[in-house]
Amino acid sequence: ASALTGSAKSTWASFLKSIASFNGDLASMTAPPFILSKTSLVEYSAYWTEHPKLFVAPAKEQDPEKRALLVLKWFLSTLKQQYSSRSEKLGSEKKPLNPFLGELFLGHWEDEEAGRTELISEQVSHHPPVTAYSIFNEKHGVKLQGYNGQKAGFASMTINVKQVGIARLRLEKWDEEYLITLPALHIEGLVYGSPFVELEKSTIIQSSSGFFAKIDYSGKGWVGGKSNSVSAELYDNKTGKLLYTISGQWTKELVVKKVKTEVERFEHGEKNPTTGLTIKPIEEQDPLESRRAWAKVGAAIDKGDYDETGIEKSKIENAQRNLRKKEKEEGTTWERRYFSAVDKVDDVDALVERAGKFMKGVLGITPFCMDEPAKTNGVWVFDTKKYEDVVSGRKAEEVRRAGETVLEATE
Ligand code: 0T9
Repeated sequence: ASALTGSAKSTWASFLKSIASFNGDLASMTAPPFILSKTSLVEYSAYWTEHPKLFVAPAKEQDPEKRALLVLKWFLSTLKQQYSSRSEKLGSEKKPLNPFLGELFLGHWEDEEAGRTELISEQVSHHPPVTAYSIFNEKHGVKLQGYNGQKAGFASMTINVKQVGIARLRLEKWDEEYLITLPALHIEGLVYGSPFVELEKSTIIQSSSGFFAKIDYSGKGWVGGKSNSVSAELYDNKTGKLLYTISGQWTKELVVKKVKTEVERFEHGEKNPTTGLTIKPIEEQDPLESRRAWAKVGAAIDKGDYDETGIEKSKIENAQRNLRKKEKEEGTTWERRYFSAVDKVDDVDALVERAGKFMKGVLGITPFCMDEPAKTNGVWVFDTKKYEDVVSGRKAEEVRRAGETVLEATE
């Protein structure tokens, strides 16, 4: 049964018709008002750390095997926020705002136990859309960085999305690095007007310390399974021995087993509340910060004023087009504030190779292509020099000018 009535029903029907001839660019899709979210995609990076305690937990563990397990646990705990929090909070998946080049989302989490965890998220490419992020907790020496874009297709009333890009977790104290690949997903429930995300296929986590995790996703109806199912296995690279499994629903409860005996159960519900992200009040934000930049669009969406939403959105889009045109004429490019594109990262290549060998040699499966720089305009790395220049104020003039450029163009 459709969740929609009246005019929404016919608007949705024509929207579905339009996506049937969809060209793969999710951002360019014009969706009906009730499905629009006032949250920009640049904000989604925050989903990695809504449980700061779990994020820093591996750093405190002495045993490398248990550390690898804690990393896997943390990763699985992020899935619910990443992929089902909109549906839970807003009733369905919503179409996020399409971030402009250079858009920022900055904030931090304050947690009694974990201390302060910093979030820096930046839109490093607009065509195709790519977001890069750096999330770090200095106290515990835990650093996550990554970048991601999406490739989408439409088939039998489902939007299929493949994520391109990777995430890298670093535990400084142990000089350990974890390479994390991102799940594929699809959007179900389109016919009923209440879209939601389901995960599919698999992801891996390869650690420099010699542990490998394979995580398989499936949904309802998949061999009679439950929705949001996940089944993860943690292996030792050297011996090929299976050490732990974690399985259950990534929206609900997961069971950790050491080989076959249950050792732990954990839940994502009320027992495990999230830590809210602290961000500056809009007035104090930089003009490139997401909530400030999109404030007028957000207000229009709140009012349910579709025309005004369109007008305000166009202002930003036109301003961005003009900026790109000007850059082209002047032979310049937009200076990303915190990230830089590189050709390759040796540490990452080493982990990719290691994971590939393990998958082929021990698991007998063909390693999938994990890194496709062409699809994300390069491999994006957190540029600590840029960051320090911003924090110390050495870049104050450039930062001020970038903000002004955007403000002027958007007027
Ligand atoms: C990175 C995440 C990503 C972004 C979103 C596909 C999607 C945009 C990308 C992959 C985050 O770490 C994790 C979670 C959800 C993903 C989004 C779900 C979604 O529907 C959107 C796309 C762009 C749409 O909005 C399609 C419109 C649909 C809601 C209604 C037709």
